[in-house]
Amino acid sequence: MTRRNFFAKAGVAGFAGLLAKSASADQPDPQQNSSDGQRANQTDAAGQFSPGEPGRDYTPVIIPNGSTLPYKVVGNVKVFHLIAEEVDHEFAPGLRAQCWGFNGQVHGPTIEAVEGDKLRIYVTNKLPESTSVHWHGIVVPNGMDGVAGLNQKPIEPGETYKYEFQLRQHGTYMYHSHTDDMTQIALGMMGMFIIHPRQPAGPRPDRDFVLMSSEWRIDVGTSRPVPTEMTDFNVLTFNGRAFPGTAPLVVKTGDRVKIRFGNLSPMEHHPIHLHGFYWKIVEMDGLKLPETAQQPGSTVLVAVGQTRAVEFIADNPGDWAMHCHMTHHTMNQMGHNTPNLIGVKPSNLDRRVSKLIPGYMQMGEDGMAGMGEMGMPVPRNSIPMLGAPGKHGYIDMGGMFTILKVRDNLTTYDDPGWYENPPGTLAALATNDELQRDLGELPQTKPMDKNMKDMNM
Ligand SMILES: [Cu+2]
Repeated sequence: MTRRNFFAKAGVAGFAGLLAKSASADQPDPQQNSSDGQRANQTDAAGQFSPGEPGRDYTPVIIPNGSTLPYKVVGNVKVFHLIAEEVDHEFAPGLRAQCWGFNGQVHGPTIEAVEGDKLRIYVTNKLPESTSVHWHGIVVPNGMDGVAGLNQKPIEPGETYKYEFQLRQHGTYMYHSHTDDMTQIALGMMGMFIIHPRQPAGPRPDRDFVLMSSEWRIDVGTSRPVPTEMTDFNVLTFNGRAFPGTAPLVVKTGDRVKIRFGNLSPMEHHPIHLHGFYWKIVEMDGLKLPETAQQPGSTVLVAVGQTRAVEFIADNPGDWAMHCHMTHHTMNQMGHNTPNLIGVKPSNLDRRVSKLIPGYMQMGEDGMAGMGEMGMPVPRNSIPMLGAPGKHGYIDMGGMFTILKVRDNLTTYDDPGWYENPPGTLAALATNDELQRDLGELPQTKPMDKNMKDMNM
């Protein structure tokens, strides 16, 4: 059966036409390229694909801080079970909140399958209100699309619904609640949905990562995200974790790396930037781009509701930052809405407030960089403004920030620790000799402190 026939048989007219068209440009026809007998055997007499198997049909994705939803095969159908429920979730060491997720996780586990697979997904509702699940970007029969009221009845608390569809496409997709969306998405009810191609066009990635972005408003001292928030989010996450709670992405030098981004933040888009590399955007909203349209770059804007996948060869060893480039999206909970004291000397203020609050110390007059490492006591169940200790001092980043670790000669993909910079490749204090030689003089520095206005109170 040809790919075109497969789509025709599947009965999706317009969209499948688009898929078949783009697929035929850069992807081999499964029939014509089934040179190895194993692949040829994947369709039965009726022309149906057998359930795709990890290892044989795909290299499983890696979900830092997350997991893949297990399935079992019944007949030739892959059966999954999602359980919508309240989850006591840790965003980073020091901050937990009562969220809503699936199967004990925030976000829900990643669903992973293969183009052509037939799926049956049970959804059990253990929440106090009704819910439903939408398969975001995936072409399904109308009654399986999950918008409560429009496509189906809501799944009431205690009920289990059954969704059934065959995957007619491949790429990076998502799933999320589509009942009381504002509340349920703000509380975390979403996950990624990865569909591997039945017949990959090129080499499989060696390391295939999945990162889902979201944002939350959790007031300091509370433990329930605020679902009515529209603009002022203070916890920003990859896979439900804020740095330093994010696990690094570990790869070997020379690995072919794919990173799939999805964004189901309630309100904001995230320009995700990787240091040290240029990538190519190979997929938009799950659709594979022909090579001539694969935009190169090092920042990819992932708008709310979008997925993007990028690929590159990890040919530059080191510890490389990867983060949203909106500066407030790399801050932690207590970094927002602080008074502006830059250039102000609050000398008398501290003394006066100390009478009321023992140990009080105003912060921020020299900028914010020192604030994470000061070890100031923070309120119970909160994460301070900034990051974590690094190899060369304190990393004053938080939120939607993680680290790509590229190493020669790895034997496992466990965290290899910090990168050892080869001699002569580390920025360091300039010597006076060097400054004289290259600048002809020593730079005069006027301490900024002299310019500060005293704050007389
Ligand atoms: Cu962002």
